[in-house]
Amino acid sequence: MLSKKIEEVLNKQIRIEAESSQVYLAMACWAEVQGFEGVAQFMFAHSDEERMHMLKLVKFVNERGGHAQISELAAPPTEFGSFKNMFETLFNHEVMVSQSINDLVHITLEQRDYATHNFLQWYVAEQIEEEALARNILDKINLIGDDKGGLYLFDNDVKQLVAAGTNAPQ
Ligand code: OFO
Repeated sequence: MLSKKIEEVLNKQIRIEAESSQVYLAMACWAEVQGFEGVAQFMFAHSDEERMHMLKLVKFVNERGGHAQISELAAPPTEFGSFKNMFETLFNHEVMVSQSINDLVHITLEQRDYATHNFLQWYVAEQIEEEALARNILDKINLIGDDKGGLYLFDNDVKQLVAAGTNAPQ
């Protein structure tokens, strides 16, 4: 059974995951209209992953005697300026999500809720992978700079990642 406090903080996380899904969907659209098919596919897949992260929390809250709240979401930006800027935004967003998960884990220990603590370990591992992936991509983008040919090859590389199923860890 979840305490009111844990239910409340898990519901906050549900909203963060839902907003993450929206942010990556907006990035997918921005990349797609510019003809960067690989990056768009990557972002569409990433958006789906975030929805899955949200659903996992929704189920957990409901199964543990709480009530998952589906709330309104902040609208993400529609313009990202450049790929470098977009992937920097993605990386910073994931760092923010990791911080939020860390805070959650801390609260479960304070509240001696070991079941939720155990459940959250999946998210802890997931965030390590997501941050590493975002950092890798950002490193590549920084090497390429604004070179058009480089960006074209980068887009193809990302397409391969999506095809190999390694774009967004489960
Ligand atoms: Fe990419 O963040 Fe969910 O957990």
